[in-house]
Amino acid sequence: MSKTAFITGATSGFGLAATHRFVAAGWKVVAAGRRAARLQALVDELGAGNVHAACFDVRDSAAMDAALAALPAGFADIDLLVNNAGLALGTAPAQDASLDDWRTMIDTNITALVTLTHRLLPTLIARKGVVINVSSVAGVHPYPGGNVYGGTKAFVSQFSLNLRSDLHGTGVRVTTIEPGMAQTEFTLVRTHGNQAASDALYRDAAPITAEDIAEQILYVATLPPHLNINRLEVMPVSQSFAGFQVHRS
Ligand code: NDP
Ligand code: 8X3
Repeated sequence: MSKTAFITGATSGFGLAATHRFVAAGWKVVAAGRRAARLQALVDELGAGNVHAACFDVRDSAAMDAALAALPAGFADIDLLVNNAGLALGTAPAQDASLDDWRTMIDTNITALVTLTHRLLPTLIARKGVVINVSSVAGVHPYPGGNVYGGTKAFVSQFSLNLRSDLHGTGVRVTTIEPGMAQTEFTLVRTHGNQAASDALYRDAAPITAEDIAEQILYVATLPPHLNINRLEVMPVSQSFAGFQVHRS
């Protein structure tokens, strides 16, 4: 019998690629996101028996609850939660950053992620399921302008490890995937729609692709049930680390 994945952020990037990859591997997918037309296109392309569209803003807990209550038979028994919806907004230093942007990142990357996890834990425990949380290298390695975005992803990584501790003995597995630079709509969103900046970042850098991460998510989700990858940090070969900065008077 096929398993069911609940994938947030399925309208673009990692989540979209993962939806395609999991359906190709024989899974059913609850595909979540705000852009209804993109979700409907996924259902049309991959089939209503394989994909259920869950259209809601993850920051709206009432809408989240309604979407969960509306899961049809065949999509309600969730074996895998992929908490992938998220965003960075801005690259300015903290002192110049927008507080509204900070709050949006916290609401989306942290509050919504823990809310959906809390809602689905009973089902995941009953089914000895898997939680895969999409964090980032930005949650591990500091960089200028990473401020709240990196902070939200550090939360995701630590929350995931703590979740593992609490779920000890339940058979539920928890993994954080921490990608580096990947070409998706991420930079377009981060720069508030600056396509030239997005193109410039990825040009000639051979970044990670959405399909690369989808493959990693499937790999983690289909490990033998006695194995748990705690953290999986993945970078393109073209990206590495720079040294500390020193200010001289
Ligand atoms: P994209 O911008 O391509 O995709 C982001 C997805 O998140 C979209 O499907 C979007 O759907 C969804 N989303 C954002 N806000 C909300 C919301 N309020 N409610 C519901 N859905 C929402 O970026 P990526 O695929 O790159 O990003 C996926 C995850 O990967 C994010 O958590 C990001 O932080 C992380 N990441 C990305 C990296 C990169 O370099 N690209 C590297 C490391 C981590 P919609 O707009 O339709 O609601
Ligand atoms: C996205 C990766 O390096 O742009 O999380 O912060 S990075």
